[in-house]
Amino acid sequence: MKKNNKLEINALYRQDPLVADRLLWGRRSNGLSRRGFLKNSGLVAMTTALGMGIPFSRFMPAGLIPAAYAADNAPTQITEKSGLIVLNDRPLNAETPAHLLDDAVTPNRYMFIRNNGLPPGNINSESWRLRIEGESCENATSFSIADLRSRFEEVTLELQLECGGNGRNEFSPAASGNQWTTGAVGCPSFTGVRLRDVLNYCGVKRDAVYVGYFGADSHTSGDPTRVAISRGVPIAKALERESLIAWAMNGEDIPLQNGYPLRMVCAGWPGSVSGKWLNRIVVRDRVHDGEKMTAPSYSVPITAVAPGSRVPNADMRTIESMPVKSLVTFPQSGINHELGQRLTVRGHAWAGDNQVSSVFISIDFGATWLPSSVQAASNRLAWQNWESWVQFPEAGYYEVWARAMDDLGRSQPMVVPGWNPRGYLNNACHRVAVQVV
Ligand SMILES: Nc1nc2c(c(=O)[nH]1)N[C@H]1C(S)=C(S)[C@@H](COP(=O)(O)O)O[C@H]1N2
Ligand SMILES: [Mo]
Repeated sequence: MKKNNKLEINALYRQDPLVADRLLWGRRSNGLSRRGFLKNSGLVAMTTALGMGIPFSRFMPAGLIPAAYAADNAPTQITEKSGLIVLNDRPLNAETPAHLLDDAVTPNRYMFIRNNGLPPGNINSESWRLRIEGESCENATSFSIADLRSRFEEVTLELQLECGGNGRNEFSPAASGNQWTTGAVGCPSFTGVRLRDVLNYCGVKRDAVYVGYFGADSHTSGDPTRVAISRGVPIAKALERESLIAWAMNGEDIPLQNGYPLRMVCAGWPGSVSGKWLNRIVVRDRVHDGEKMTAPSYSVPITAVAPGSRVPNADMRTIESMPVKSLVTFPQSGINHELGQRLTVRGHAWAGDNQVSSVFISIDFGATWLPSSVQAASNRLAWQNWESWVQFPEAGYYEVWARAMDDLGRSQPMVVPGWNPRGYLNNACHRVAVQVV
């Protein structure tokens, strides 16, 4: 397939999708709305550019960037994480292409990296200390990792982490921040102790409201008095069975960039609540007031706003449980597939604190949906694997779309949902391009 420059095409569509269609595919303006369909000369141009016909073109919404074009740029590589795409190198931020997230449990080398500051150097895990304190902690205590291991029950859980800004690159107008596409998500297995066992050992006062973390990373400015990030969760989330203080990821040391030697894991919420390089936890009698706790960080407007609006901080709320979402991890976008053969389609789906009840797939731009088989999660707050197969009626360009629904009946939107100033919570359907030959 021919590929255009992704950034150019995204920027063009961001400004005005219908104008972009016209510029790229020559579709004449005929007064159709955003939900109109690409027609006539535009369709011919798109077909020519893709190098093949589009059998279900009658269902293809105008202003839809074909997944074949939205696909990968040449990745910048990082040695320990081969295949990840680096979005920023100071602080380091890198995402994982969807097809590398095919494993049920995300291997260490494929876990995305989202750093707000600079990771600590010269870490000695034997002398590492974690201090639990705060106005709502009865007995402030300092633990070594060996103390944690010997005093509390060891737990291993598969836990799904997704950055609140995953999918930000699709918002229009563009939101500032890392332009994540789909890969700021993963579900490794973590080993550690329950946060609640440690908190209860230290004594949680009745007035406890929130738990905040501090890590050993430093601010990019180099100013030692500034904190890169210090967030946390309400006490109820901290006391859940699945909230961990972890020292291992997939049975190995946690990779340096993912928080070695110790991190918090509170899955199903924005990844930013799961503190890395963890050295202090504060039990607060109020909402934690650490760096990036307050709006506009990790916050969205309380009520829907027009795209591009300025939203006062007072009209925003902190993101808690993440919305339902799914990823197609097989096939890789852009593959060729032989006509007449079944194509296996599979991936993962997750729904914040909730469960995924179903995943549907479409090969006709969302006109019809086929069910897939969805497995139960290995444990609460792990992503769920789903699988199905499709067969194509004729040769040409197709997109496979996946759409998950949670146990409350909420499903993913087919188009980018509610615009918000920082570009969080884009849970639109994932699309992969397939050329049937
Ligand atoms: N100390 C510290 N913890 C942190 C961060 C950070 O920059 N410093 N980034 C947070 C954010 S925004 C996310 S999405 C997750 C990312 O975890 P990962 O890098 O292991 O994928 O870590 C969170 N914990
Ligand atoms: Mo994040």
